[in-house]
Amino acid sequence: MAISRRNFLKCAAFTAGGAVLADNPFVKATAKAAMKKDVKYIPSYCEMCFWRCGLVAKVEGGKVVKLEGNPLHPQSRGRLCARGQAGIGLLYDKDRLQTPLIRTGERGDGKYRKASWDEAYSYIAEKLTGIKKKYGPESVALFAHGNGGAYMGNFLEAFGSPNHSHPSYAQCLGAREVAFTLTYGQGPASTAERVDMANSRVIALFGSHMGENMHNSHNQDFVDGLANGAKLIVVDPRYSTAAGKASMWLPIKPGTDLALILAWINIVIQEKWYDREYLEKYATGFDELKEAVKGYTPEWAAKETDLPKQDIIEAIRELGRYKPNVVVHPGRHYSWYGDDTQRGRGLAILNALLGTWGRKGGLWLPPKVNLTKMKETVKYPKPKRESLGFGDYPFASAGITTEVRRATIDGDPYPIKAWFVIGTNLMKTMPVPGKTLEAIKNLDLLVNIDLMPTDMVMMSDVILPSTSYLERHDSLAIVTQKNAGVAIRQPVANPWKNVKPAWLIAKELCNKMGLKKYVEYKTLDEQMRQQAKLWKIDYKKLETTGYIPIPDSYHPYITEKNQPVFATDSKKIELYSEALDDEDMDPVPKYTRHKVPPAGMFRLLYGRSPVHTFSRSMNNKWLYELKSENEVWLSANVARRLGIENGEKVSLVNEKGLKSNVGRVKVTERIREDCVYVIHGFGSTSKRMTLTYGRGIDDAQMMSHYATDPISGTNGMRVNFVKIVKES
Ligand code: MGD
Ligand code: SF4
Repeated sequence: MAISRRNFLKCAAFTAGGAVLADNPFVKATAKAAMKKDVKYIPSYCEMCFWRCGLVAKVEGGKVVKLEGNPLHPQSRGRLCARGQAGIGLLYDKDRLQTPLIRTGERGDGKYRKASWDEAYSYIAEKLTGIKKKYGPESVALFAHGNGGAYMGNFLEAFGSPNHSHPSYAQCLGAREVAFTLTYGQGPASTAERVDMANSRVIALFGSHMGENMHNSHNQDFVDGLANGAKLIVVDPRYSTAAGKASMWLPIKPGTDLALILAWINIVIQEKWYDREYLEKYATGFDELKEAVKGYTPEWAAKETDLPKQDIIEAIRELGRYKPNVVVHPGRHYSWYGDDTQRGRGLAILNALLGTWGRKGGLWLPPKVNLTKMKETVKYPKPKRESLGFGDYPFASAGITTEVRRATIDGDPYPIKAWFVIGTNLMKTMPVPGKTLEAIKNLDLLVNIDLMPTDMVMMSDVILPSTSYLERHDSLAIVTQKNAGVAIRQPVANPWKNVKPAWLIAKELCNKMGLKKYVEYKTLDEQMRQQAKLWKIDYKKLETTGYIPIPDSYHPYITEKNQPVFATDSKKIELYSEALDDEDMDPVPKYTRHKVPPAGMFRLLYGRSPVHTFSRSMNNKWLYELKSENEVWLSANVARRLGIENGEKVSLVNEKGLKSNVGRVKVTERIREDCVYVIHGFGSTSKRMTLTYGRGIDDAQMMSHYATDPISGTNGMRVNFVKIVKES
């Protein structure tokens, strides 16, 4: 629903944020234009990344001309990051997919014919029917990232397969969720990580490159914390942007973080920096922990981590001095070395010792959200065979992409013959892309639902073009910062060309396959209205403000009346994990040494740019202007020894002899000598991505192996070594 500026202000004034909106520079700057007849302001929320900030779109004559942060929405607070503002670049990208396509040539050679939606559905339905008959419905798998995944998940369940998988688990934060759930009974994030940085006295970051890794309100909290005088300790082999703000930078030897964490735990216990009263009340396993970590001395850790012993001691004392109003950030992208759940357990235990869970400046408690669940009238068929996505990993809590890929190659314990892929560029997302190609060869059907002709999309048999987040409804979102609220995604532009939203694709596919009874709604908008009614949310108001807070949800800190709940077996924080012990796994983390690069090679590290999201934003012309290529960060000392100049052309060659694209080198004092660093997501191999094709170095291509975490099944991807080859 569109509203005039006058109405938008009126609606906003109903809420506490109304005054903020009136002061909003976006509204001021456009006040004159807003008086024009054909200017509308429509709130929605962003999906240029998965932080989901509230936005307000200015639409002039039917065209989106500006995206700004919704001041009422706690994830944006009136601001969008560069990517959020550049959403218009995605909406009007001339390379966008326009209509369904069916492959006419070999997979990967880019030859397709245009098809109607009905033709495309019929093609898929025929193939699926054949696969179901020959191999069973479980032989179809889904790889999903983002909102559309839920609808396609419903389609998969209606079809009878349990094989969902998500890169956000195995290649991202899965191990963290498992580690914190083992310790506290839940993860450290709801929508967003519940890190109270704005109120922290000391913040410690393990590799979290805040400011380069851009999550809007999280970065606002970080900056507010620093402005409020928080001390910052950054543990990173690279002098990141955050390290530039730190009172202490610990340039740790890559792969040894757990050594530092265990030594810190030992120091906290030996020097009695822990919060005794808090532990007595809320934790179990202190004595076992104390015994298990006593060998991890600062001297030992100094040798292992290549950090000065005194810095190790001083950093943890600083956290101890200001406890409990401190935080060791739990991190987000976790798939590093294959012992990632245990590293996460270490961080979780450290936070528990310092008493940060539920404390101001620590990790706030989740807001209370008492919203009635919609009654499920649909009963999906029970698959006859179990999901392949969990492998043999006892604590895997979501489908593992690489397990589904493995089963597609091996056919064990049963074959996978069709992949549906939505919102994920698997050629860049899963390590060892050669294995992805091998798996694709075994498929009878590969369908992609996407906006852009990415590397993965161009491997498909059928391409179904999706609406962007600016052109569609998506289910109502529950936003959980310290307060909870409900946010709406609604179209701010008409869908371009012949594209459809995932909810409609899933519904129409169900119809085509005789699975109509599994779809409950006519339109998603209708379902959202029902949901809002059930939650006693004024839908009209939601359409005009974009966000409505849930009353009485704010309970961030422990008080006598507001006690934390730990959903572990013991109902306490488990410093020693019985659950791990029961599976013959280390109940307290143990350090094991990782392989180091051979002479002449460097560990390949990767990270984020604040103006890009994984590989999804590189072809956006506005963001491309800001960063069109990545560089290889190389230590100045090494560069001198190798005779490499700053800006020189180089390529990377990995241990298997695989060679990367040619890129430029950034010679810098800001990185250790044993590693190199690139920003992830570059090096598209799709010629239809006209801006970004062939530009930059693809870190995934250099990943010829990964280390598997035995607890969560997630992929450790920082275990590949490369050498640098001059190309000038
Ligand atoms: P994106 O790169 O954002 O995420 O990896 P992916 O899940 O692949 O790719 C998203 C795809 O979604 C693109 O093809 C884009 O065009 C499409 N898309 C965008 N919006 C929409 C939409 O509204 N609808 C549909 N249907 N499609 C859309 C992320 C994953 O990668 C994650 S979460 C992490 S943390 C890991 N990071 C990482 C890394 O740093 N290095 C390496 N080598 N691998 C990594 N893998 C992981
Ligand atoms: Fe959009 Fe940026 Fe917010 Fe991500 S952090 S949702 S890209 S505005």
